[in-house]
Amino acid sequence: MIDNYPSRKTNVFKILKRECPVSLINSTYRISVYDHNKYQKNGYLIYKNIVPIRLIDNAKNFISQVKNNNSLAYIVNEKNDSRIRSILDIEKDLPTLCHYAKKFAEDILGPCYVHQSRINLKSGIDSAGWSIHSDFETWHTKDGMPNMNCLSVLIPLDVNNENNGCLHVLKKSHKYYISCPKINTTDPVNEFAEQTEGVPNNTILNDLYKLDNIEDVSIECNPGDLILFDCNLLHYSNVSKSLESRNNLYFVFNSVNNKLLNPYSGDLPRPLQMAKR
Ligand code: 6CS
Ligand code: FE
Repeated sequence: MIDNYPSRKTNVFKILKRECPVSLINSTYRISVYDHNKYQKNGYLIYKNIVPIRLIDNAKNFISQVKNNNSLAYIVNEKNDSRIRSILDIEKDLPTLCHYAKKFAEDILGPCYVHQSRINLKSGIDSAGWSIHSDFETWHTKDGMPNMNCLSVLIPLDVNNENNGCLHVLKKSHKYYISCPKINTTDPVNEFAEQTEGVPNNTILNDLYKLDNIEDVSIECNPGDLILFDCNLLHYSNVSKSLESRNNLYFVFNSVNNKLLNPYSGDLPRPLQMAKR
């Protein structure tokens, strides 16, 4: 199997160039030409105040139900306590919201399907963050996603600010790929709770910054906003310093022409709740 984006195979970091297009759409349909170009250039796009509030309320009610009855969903807990870090495979529980989100993804990918869906929770003070990473690097090595024709639709359910650990993206980083060292594969659920592999170090990030005018952008946002971001855009979030919750919902859409193969790491495929196949 040809691997255009090898990672977790050696013991070094290396920067490769992205080979595949950012958008699969030539003509613009619902998205404006301006926004389409902006997405391709920066690797993400923010729509302000667009998601109907009743769809957000549905998602919040769903979280309350799961908190009352853990068996209703596939849950990953925080590493250091029993708080929920992620609720996975939620598109079946929130079909209207998923249908709504898919239209935005189709503007970039054309025909696509849900690869992964989840709510990432930060419940209050000291809820853990996420180390810097490209989602594609994981989905390629662990799930066998061949190319970068995949994106996330992020739907914030709470106000996101610096204090409660909002998302940060490295604008324009989607044009490069950081091949990462192999550390040693761990259990997929543990890895979801605390990333060990696929996390670029500061030296390689400095090299990346020197290559292009990459910028760390803090995505402070509100319920009603919707953010599209490329699967290969580097991103992270900090530990929460707030009492308030910061719950964010993600639908990940993959092009129908980019269906999963065997994991490039050579490991067994992850659970279907993490990667549909
Ligand atoms: O392993 C995964 O699929 C997930 N992990 C990270 C760090 N980001 C995206 C994805 O949900
Ligand atoms: Fe991620």
